[in-house]
Amino acid sequence: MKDKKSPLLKPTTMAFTPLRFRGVPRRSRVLVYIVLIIFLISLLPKGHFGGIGKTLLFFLVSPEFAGPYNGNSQKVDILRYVDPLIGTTNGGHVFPGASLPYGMAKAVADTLSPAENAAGFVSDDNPVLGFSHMHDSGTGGQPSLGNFPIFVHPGCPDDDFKKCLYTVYDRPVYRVPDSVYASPGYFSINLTNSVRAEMTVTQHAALYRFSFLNVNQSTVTLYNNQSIKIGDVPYSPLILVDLIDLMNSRQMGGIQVYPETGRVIGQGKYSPSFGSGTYQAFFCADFKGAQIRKTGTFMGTSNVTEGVNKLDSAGGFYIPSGSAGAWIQFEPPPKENTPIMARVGLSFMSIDQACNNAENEMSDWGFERIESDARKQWREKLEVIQIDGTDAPEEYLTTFWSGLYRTLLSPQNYTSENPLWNSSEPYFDSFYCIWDSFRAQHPLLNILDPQTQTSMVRALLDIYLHEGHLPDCRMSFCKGFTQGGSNADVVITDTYLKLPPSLHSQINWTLAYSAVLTDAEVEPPSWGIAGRGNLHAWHILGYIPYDDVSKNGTGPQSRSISRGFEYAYNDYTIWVLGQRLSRGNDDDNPSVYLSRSTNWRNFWNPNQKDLYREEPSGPVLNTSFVGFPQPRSSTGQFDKYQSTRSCSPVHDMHSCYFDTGLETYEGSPWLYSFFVPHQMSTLVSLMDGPEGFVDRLTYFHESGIAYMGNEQSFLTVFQFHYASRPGLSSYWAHQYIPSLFNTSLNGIPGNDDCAMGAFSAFAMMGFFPVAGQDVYLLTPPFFKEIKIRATENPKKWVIIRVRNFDPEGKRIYIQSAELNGKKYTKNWITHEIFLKGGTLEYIVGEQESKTWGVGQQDLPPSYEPPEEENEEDELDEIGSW
Ligand SMILES: *[C@@H]1O[C@H](CO)[C@@H](O)[C@H](O)[C@H]1NC(C)=O
Ligand SMILES: *[C@@H]1O[C@H](CO)[C@@H](O)[C@H](O)[C@H]1NC(C)=O
Ligand SMILES: *[C@@H]1O[C@H](CO)[C@@H](O)[C@H](O)[C@H]1NC(C)=O
Ligand SMILES: *[C@@H]1O[C@H](CO)[C@@H](O)[C@H](O)[C@H]1NC(C)=O
Ligand SMILES: *[C@@H]1O[C@H](CO)[C@@H](O)[C@H](O)[C@H]1NC(C)=O
Ligand SMILES: *[C@@H]1O[C@H](CO)[C@@H](O)[C@H](O)[C@H]1NC(C)=O
Ligand SMILES: *[C@@H]1O[C@H](CO)[C@@H](O)[C@H](O)[C@H]1NC(C)=O
Ligand SMILES: *[C@@H]1O[C@H](CO)[C@@H](O)[C@H](O)[C@H]1NC(C)=O
Ligand SMILES: *[C@@H]1O[C@H](CO)[C@@H](O)[C@H](O)[C@H]1NC(C)=O
Ligand SMILES: CC(=O)N[C@H]1CO[C@H](CO)[C@@H](O)[C@@H]1O
Repeated sequence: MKDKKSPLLKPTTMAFTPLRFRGVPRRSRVLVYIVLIIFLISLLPKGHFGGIGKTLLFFLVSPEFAGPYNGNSQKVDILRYVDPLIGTTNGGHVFPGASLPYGMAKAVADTLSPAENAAGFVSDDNPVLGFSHMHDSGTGGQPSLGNFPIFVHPGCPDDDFKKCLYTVYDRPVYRVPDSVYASPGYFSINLTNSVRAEMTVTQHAALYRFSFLNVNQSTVTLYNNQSIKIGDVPYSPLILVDLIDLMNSRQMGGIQVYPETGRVIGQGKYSPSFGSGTYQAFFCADFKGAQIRKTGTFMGTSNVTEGVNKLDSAGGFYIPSGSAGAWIQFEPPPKENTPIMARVGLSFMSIDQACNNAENEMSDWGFERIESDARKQWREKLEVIQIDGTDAPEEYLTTFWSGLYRTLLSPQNYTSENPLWNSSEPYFDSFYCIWDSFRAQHPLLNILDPQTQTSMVRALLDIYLHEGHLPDCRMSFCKGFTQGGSNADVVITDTYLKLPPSLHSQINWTLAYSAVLTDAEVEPPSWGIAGRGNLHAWHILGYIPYDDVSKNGTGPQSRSISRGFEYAYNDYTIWVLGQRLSRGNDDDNPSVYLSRSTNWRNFWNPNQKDLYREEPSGPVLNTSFVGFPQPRSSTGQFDKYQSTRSCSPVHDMHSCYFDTGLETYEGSPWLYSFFVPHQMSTLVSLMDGPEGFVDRLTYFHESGIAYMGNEQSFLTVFQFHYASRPGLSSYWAHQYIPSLFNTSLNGIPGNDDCAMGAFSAFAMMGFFPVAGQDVYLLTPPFFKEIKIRATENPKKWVIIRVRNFDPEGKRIYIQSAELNGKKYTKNWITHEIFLKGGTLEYIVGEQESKTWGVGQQDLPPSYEPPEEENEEDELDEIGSW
């Protein structure tokens, strides 16, 4: 076994290179300039609170709080603790603009930030190319959506419309430093061409307010760094709408401007950011605030025409890809400082529907009303949780609430906007990759917003019904690239186990079971975009050979280990669902899924050492850890070595993507060696018992092999629970929060995926879900007291309280617990408390407890197969098959 090694990082020297983009190596790091982050925080005292600050903060965060300070009715806006700009640099790809919860319309200023602007805006100093109305938050891959950007010039040089700059290659203009402000439902920015843009949204439309500042004094700085005195540009605003999208994927399209009314309508066909196929989008823009002076169209840089008000192939025009669109030049607004408003209706169905969406949702053009409605919707979603922030650092509140907020940006509610089939079911999209979201985001929705989670599951099932397989990744009505297993299976079982009865009955579980069985049994022709591959081998051999030839469909022949580990867990959740549905009748519930759930063992090479080099050409070193997952041939041999550390921050970080040929995906064999959420007791034994397991898991985190910027690492923070060391889970949660999850512009360690915030939210509330099981692993919360509305009876609350909360953050170890007044020694709880309400109270201490949560009977459940399945000779038997 040869090992090409890069140096091992010393413990605690964590090299967290953000993983920005699946499949493409990082090109360059963007410069970061610091925008005013939290305007609220500047209004509150810093650090720990005392005296008035403390009381004030308590009032602020604890409306109708029923804790010890009951009776206090002062309410404050929790939205003050939401900073949408967190995660807008260094690979976070967070969308910071105006959106409703799960909103289709997502308006923001798009910046020309190569490889960083997946969600449109980046907190760097690149110029702004326009304002567009739909985005996805937190994705890797290519930039998503960003169709139909509008751009505003205060006037054109020499008052000649031909001298204005039209295309995305020419027109971008720098922002005024420190001018960005973002809060739920609102985004604003000042540009150096004197334009100030503010935006807000409804579900399917965006409303912009453009003001023109100091038009008689400023200079215009254009992207090519020409400086033109604003005096040379007579005030006569020109607004253009471009058919381009953020990744410049448009294949066709058309646009028309009506000179009398100023309405601009158009459509185009585009590609999804991380998937196959195309989608069509439509818009309908209206303007208000100034008289129309001239209208026209443009195609590319040089061809700008007045009076040609329509571009489409039907009109005989060939519209090249790239920038092309329509423009309106306005007279100066009648009164000084009158803004020009733009209202943009959106649809995936038709132009008519786009216009109707705008007219229905924004007939009054009432910017303040719409913004206030948006804030109300956000408050309603978030107020199911209340935090007593007394004594906690204020940054913790911002980290917590901002994380929760980001979790609700996607999947997006496209109900009544689905052109693919007619159905009375809800339709949600932007399930960009369930591989990311099944671990924490969907479990969080099962507590925070089970109603919407129900709609999302129904949407998944409707997709299955019409397309034949559940998606793993999906965006913009297209199938996305499947990164690992069929993890919608986990989402479905997790939801089954957790919904309150009234919502439970809204899902057709017979259909759900047939959907997950299809994942397990039917290999689609193209399994890179749905379902699973190599199913024949999975069923017969019990693993995926790296050289498998028995496959039915086609897909990238790679990731055999990581797909295998995920298929095993997926099969376990299928077994759980089947067992629940069959109501005790074993015939309906083939235990084959339980047996396949142990297949991960067949990738386990018990002799594999952990080899590495400290210098590229230095000697091969090894740790004492032996036994790792390895690629296996169809004849059962472990004859294709993959470094245990490949695809981790310490070795070849960016070598494991969808189609890069290695046998794990976006993570190392080290990482995948822990992904056995259903058989942890078996894993602990394999790793030489609890001590050996704890040594390994500790090394994983200390060595820097763990990469918290990707969702697979989440559960590993808490798996110490399975080896009777729940205190170490708390220790590591505190290592990562706030050092990697904080309130900075780069305050998340990787692509957000609308999932990073779910990790910090769960970790800070003190219970982490083992997705797909009725299990939450307990750690002390980061706050004194947390209240969560029970999902079955919203009048009841779940209260989690630390009796001797430590403002210094030193007492992070549970010493004893009481559940509803009774002594509780298990280190995990079930979902029941979140359904019905209840109280969980802790005494915490500065040292790990030797008694709480450590007994065999206190550990979370693990499936232990019957003896014979554990035998080594079974492996040999399979090996020689
Ligand atoms: C942006 O414009 C607004 C409105 O004129 C102004 O109040 C604000 O100070 C400007 N911000 C910056 C950083 O110039
Ligand atoms: C700009 O200056 C011109 C000439 O001085 C004046 O007529 C006009 O009112 C000014 N416009 C604004 C918006 O201040
Ligand atoms: C324009 O100026 C900015 C600094 O103000 C600089 O970073 C950028 O490279 C310049 N762009 C061009 C095209 O010269
Ligand atoms: C410019 O656009 C007009 C219509 O707007 C079209 O007729 C003409 O062919 C275009 N010219 C070039 C060089 O693309
Ligand atoms: C949906 O139904 C409408 C009205 O019957 C029909 O025009 C349309 O083609 C249908 N769409 C699809 C995708 O079947
Ligand atoms: C989704 O959108 C539809 C149509 O706009 C709406 O009726 C429905 O209530 C929304 N669903 C959720 C869960 O918000
Ligand atoms: C549930 O789904 C099954 C399987 O597709 C179907 O046969 C049945 O009619 C559905 N039940 C309802 C109530 O829609
Ligand atoms: C593979 O294809 C064969 C022939 O079409 C079919 O019978 C079998 O069920 C398929 N197997 C899987 C796992 O999809
Ligand atoms: C905040 O998190 C980021 C990304 O994880 C990290 O790089 C940075 O050092 C953290 N900042 C602080 C102040 O801890
Ligand atoms: C094969 C190999 O290099 N084994 C070494 C692993 O590391 C220990 C010390 O930790 C050595 O004693 C072994 O020789």
